[in-house]
This record gives sequence, structure tokens and C-alpha cells, in this order.
Amino acid sequence: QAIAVLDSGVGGLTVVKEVMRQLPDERILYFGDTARTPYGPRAPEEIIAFTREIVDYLVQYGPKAIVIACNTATAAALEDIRERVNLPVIGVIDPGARAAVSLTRTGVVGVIGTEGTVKSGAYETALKRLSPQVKIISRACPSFVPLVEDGNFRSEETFRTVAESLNPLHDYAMDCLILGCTHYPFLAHCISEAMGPEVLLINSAEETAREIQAVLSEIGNLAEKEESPAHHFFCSGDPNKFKNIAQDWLGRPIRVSPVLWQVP
Ligand code: DGN
Repeated sequence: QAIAVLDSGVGGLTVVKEVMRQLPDERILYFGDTARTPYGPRAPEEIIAFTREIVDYLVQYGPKAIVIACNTATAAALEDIRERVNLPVIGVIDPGARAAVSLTRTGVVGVIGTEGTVKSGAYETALKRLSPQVKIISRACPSFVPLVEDGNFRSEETFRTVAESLNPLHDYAMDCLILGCTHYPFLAHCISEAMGPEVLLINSAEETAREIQAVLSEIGNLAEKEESPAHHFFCSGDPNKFKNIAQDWLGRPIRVSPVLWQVP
């Protein structure tokens, strides 16, 4: 049985990489909805519909858990999917919030994410639940996801776009910045350069992988020792473009199958 991981595109691979590191015996089934990315500007109802469609697709393969490795989809659809399937469903927002609360010293935490995530207020809710006195500064960065989906990580334009988008955050004395979109760790080098060394970047992947471990161990369903688990990747857009980015990020060859999807 595999762990099913989904995202609007390549962003969830940041979670996959961490799951491969922490839980190397687990088999992963991944779906990147690259034909319909970005989800950030879409209405919550549409994101729920897309997430349901992907989950229904992955459930055919009999996974043991679903990981919504997309903040935008977690914010809009986590509860809906939990009611819909009879499997553990893990999102990425609570793990990121937990990491931030445990690491901040100043109590001022920044959150960057898509418009959908920022508008939903999901991080504010999660952070305040853990620590009511924490001060939160949120900012949507809609230009980041298209840069990542295009594999454009290192150009001068990318460094400039990232620096300009993050400039308003310098007005606040934050010591932690949550990368509240799973695509953003691909741009961590630019974000870190723009924010400076005193701001710690929080990538929810590490904490999410720990949560997956805890959930599977609680239900007694952690994988047995396996030499090389047969991971499989699906994407709804160009499989070669996806494969190039994924293999580069994960540092290993992968199998990718295209899924023909209706694109509205
Ligand atoms: N990777 C997704 C997230 O974490 O919010 C969203 C990307 C998108 O589709 N805009």
C-alpha cells in the first residue's frame, strides 16, 4: 500500500523528498495537477472539486493515507476530503504552524503563500490555536508558482521578482517565515537572500513527514523494510516537463504517467 500525495503541480515534490528521506521504505503515489495549476487564484469551490477528483483517482489504487501536499488545497478542502474518504488525510498547514510556534523567539511570524491560502486565513487560525499571542504577517506571492512550474529557479528575473514581492515584509521584526506554499522551497535560495540570515525559513515538509510517520505508526501501517519501493507519479499536463523538474529535485529517475484531464 502506498502513501498518496497530491498537489496542483510540482510543489508537493518538496513533501515527497522529505518523506523519501524520513520514511525510505514507503511507496509513494503522486499526482501533480499541472494542467490546472495554479490553484492560488481559483475559488474554494473549484479547488474542492479538483481535489475531490484527484483523491477519487488516487483512491482507485488503494492507498493507506492521503497527503494533501498543497496549502491552497489544504485550506479549501482538507475537511471535505476527511469526510469523503475513510483513510487518514494529512494536510500541510498544521505541521508548518507547529514548527513556527516552536521556533519563533520574537513571537512575530511571517507567512507567504498563494492568494487562496492567504485569503482563507488558515494559518492565522492554526497559529492562534497553538499560541494566541503570536503576531502574524501574511503576504500572497502569486508570481512564485508559475516560476517554479516553469523550472525557472535561478534566473536574474526570478531573484528580482522574489526580492520585490518580499520587500514589504522588511517593515516587520519577524524571525520566522513560513513557506506556506509547497512550491516555495524550490525558491528557498532566493527567498533566503531576500530576507537575510536572521529570518528562519520554515518548510512544512519536514514536520508533515513526521506527522505521516506518527499517523501510520498509530494505525500500525508503517512499511516493512523495502530495497527500492516502486514510486509512481501522475501528472495532468506535459509529462516530460514534470519529469525533468521532479528528477532534478528528487535526484533520482522516476516513472511518470500522463493523465488526461478535462481542463476548464
Ligand atoms: N503548492 C500549492 C500550495 O502549497 O499552495 C499551490 C500552488 C498553486 O497552485 N498556486
